[in-house]
Amino acid sequence: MQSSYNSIDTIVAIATPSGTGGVGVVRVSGRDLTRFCVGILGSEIASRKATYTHFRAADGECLDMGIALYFPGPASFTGESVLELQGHGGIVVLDRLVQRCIQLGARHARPGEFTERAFLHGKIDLTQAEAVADLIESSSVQAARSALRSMQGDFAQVVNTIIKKLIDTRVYVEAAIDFPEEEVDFLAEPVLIQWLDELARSIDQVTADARQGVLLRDGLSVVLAGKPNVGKSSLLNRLLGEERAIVTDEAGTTRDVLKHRIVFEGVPIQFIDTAGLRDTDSAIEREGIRRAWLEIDTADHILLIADASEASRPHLNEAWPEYFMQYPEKTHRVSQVFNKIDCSDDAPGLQRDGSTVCVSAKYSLGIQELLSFLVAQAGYIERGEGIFSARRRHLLALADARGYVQAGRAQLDRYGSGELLAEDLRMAQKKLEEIGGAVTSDDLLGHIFSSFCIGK
Ligand SMILES: Nc1nc2c(ncn2[C@@H]2O[C@H](COP(=O)(O)OP(=O)(O)O)[C@@H](O)[C@H]2O)c(=O)[nH]1
Ligand SMILES: [Mg+2]
Repeated sequence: MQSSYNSIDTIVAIATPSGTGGVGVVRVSGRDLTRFCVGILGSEIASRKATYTHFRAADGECLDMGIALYFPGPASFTGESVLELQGHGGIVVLDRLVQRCIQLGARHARPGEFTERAFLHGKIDLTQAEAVADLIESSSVQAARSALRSMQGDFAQVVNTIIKKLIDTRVYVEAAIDFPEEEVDFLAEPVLIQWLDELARSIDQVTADARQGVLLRDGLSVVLAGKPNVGKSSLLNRLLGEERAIVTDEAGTTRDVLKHRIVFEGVPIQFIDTAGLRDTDSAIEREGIRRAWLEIDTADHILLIADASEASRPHLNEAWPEYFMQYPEKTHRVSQVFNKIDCSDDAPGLQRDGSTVCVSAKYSLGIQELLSFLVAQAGYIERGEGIFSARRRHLLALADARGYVQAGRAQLDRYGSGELLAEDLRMAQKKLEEIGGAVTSDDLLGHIFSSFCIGK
């Protein structure tokens, strides 16, 4: 059990959103809640049955009337005893109930503390705990579905299956090392290489699925960049489906960075409109351009917009290739968009080179194609089934595990070394176990749960 965790504390929080509502729920979790039942409800109540009752102050004053639910531990969400008071959803009413619980010895719950306790009591693993927050925060039906799948343990199960395979392989390798006097060289058996390849393949598969989940959760950021007047702001408005940015035929209109989000096929996309890149004497515009470069530096994808109707259609602007050469890893994030094709003879949509998209912001041509292109570029494959919500930390752990399996296989291949392979497999297992939280640091747990809302 974690050192930061004190199972004797009873915690309380309002579980419903702050503000007023038809119903408000106060949730209490702790080892023994008899005192709370007697103190507030007047007596103990039947387990897991809705009881309509008074909620009372110390002097017997009625604070509210509502439904009380009692879940004796460990058969509860947190694994402790849980008392839920469902009263009227008023700020003062609910606060008074919380104060009453504090009077009886509870303390305010930290964000995510109920879920953290569920994790610490082994009710759920870390992927499921994270999925609880992801479900609450999901911004599309697809994201909600995938979070629900992770919450039900689908992701954990896939990872655990790989861990099991990994353990079997380790047992085999360790036995081969421990009994070198056996006649057969077990390390040279083809079945071992076969297992290692299967492990690598399974990790690749779950990584591909997890990457979809990360996209649904985190989405991507896309910068609209280019010279003044090529139609960046017009395109932003068209992509958003509403007039957010000021459009004029005057060069240098946009100075501030504008950020707006849409959800396309379940993937949240944040579009960032920027000042046109050019040399200018205006100090305000120069600041806008400086900020534009900052966005270009950090975005997931950059759309370099050019005017299709210009006589000498610039391919990548003169300064840009040089700029991106400094960051070779970034060039794959850049795509060319030709706007104003109503004034040229280009066909709308993705061009044959696979990285240029032609649009007309003014006449709404090629816009859907541009959006599809962006999510496809990010690696999103829309499919109804099989995606589970995941986070970047899962992808990192999977990549590390994959690296160790790969390295171990190379050691075996090159040097026939069982010892080095065994060590790599041990590390791979450790990385995979980090995903479910079997090995974690207090830092990581604190980081994960502090991003939850209070009362969850
Ligand atoms: N013909 C045509 N004009 C456009 C199109 N998109 C933008 N414009 C015009 O180009 C000018 C500059 O547009 P704006 O969006 O402010 O460009 P920005 O400086 O790159 O943000 C405005 O007069 C727009 O009406 C388009 O697709 N076709
Ligand atoms: Mg503009």
